[in-house]
Amino acid sequence: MIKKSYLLSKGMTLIEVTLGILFLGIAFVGTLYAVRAIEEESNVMVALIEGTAFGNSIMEVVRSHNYDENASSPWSNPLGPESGESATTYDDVDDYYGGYTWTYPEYPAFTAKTRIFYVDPDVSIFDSVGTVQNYKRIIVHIFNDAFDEKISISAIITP
Ligand SMILES: [Ca+2]
Ligand SMILES: [Ca+2]
Repeated sequence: MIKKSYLLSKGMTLIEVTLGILFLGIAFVGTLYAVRAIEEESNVMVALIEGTAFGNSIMEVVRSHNYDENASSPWSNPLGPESGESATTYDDVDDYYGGYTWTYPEYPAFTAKTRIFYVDPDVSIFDSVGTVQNYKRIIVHIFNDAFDEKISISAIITP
């Protein structure tokens, strides 16, 4: 009983209440910034996951085509779609050579470009050697406003 009456009589001054509200306000703003940063990071993670799925589906489409226009060596040079071919009639992987742009209605926020070139594993599996080889590298670059840089997936195929 003594303790309760002491608390009731003590009370809080106007300055204490004001300072309390001020500190709560500062803490609230800090929390808002933290929540916003987490939300932005989460959006980037979702975009990366969706972008990777988008890129993988493109990679599957490209890889479902023949290694080359020619059924056997010597392989095509230069690479690219053959005369008279369009996106609906592409029949070998390098028809998607040189920046073919992909859009899917299921992924409206994403675009992608593909590059296909010959590589020589004895020289480099990353760079084009510019000569006909038994290895082609497929690169899918995926773009979305959520990430600063494009993300890329790649594969190396053989005949
Ligand atoms: Ca072709
Ligand atoms: Ca071709």
